[in-house]
Amino acid sequence: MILGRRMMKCFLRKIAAVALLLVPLSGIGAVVVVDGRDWRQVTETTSTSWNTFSSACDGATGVCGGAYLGYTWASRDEVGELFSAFTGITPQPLVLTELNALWADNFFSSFDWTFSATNGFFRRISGWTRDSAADLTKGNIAQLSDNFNAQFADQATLASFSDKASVSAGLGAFLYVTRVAPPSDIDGDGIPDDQDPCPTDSDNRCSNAVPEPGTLALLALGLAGLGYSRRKQ
Ligand SMILES: [Ca+2]
Ligand SMILES: [Ca+2]
Ligand SMILES: [Ca+2]
Repeated sequence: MILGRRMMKCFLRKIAAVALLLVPLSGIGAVVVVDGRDWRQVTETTSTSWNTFSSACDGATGVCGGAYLGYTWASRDEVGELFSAFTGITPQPLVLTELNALWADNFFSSFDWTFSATNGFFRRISGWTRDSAADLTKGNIAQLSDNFNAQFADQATLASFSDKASVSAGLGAFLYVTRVAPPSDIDGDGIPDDQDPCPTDSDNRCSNAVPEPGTLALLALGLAGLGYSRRKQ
């Protein structure tokens, strides 16, 4: 009986350890790189209101602080560019509806859906954009849905309004990180050109450097000067 309890305690501890390992990992999703932006999975920020993002991110630029430091909250147009990369249609119309479109599948091979119908005939991703609707109590959401049934159309929408204070389980935000181009490093030695003592020489002995005529002339002048001062002594 005592042994049984001990075994049970040990077993429970093991379960707790595994759960602790799983919890932090479950929040990390694959970043989707599109046109110089690293998009965060919308599933990581679900059940968060427009107002919450708005208090952390700048309304004009989308640059975020607080819990979203380092991210930019996308505008409707920027999510349009993201959708365009998958739909192949530029600019992305406010509503794009196509029967059983190929782009829907392509999109969901990169992004996790935030909502799936219980009867399993469609999946959807919904996320806040930083735009306010004309009615100031509403925020815009961008949404893409994929119907598995050929009878229904796949849909990409850029202007659904929802209450800014609403917290819904399938609604997060479109957040991205701007990719900064790495500085130029012609010789590939890991030292950027503007800090590299030998920008075209990877072993940094500047062996390829040929003195310019101007440098040679200065050197000759210097030697002549040295000779003159020695003669004076
Ligand atoms: Ca479909
Ligand atoms: Ca270099
Ligand atoms: Ca170098």
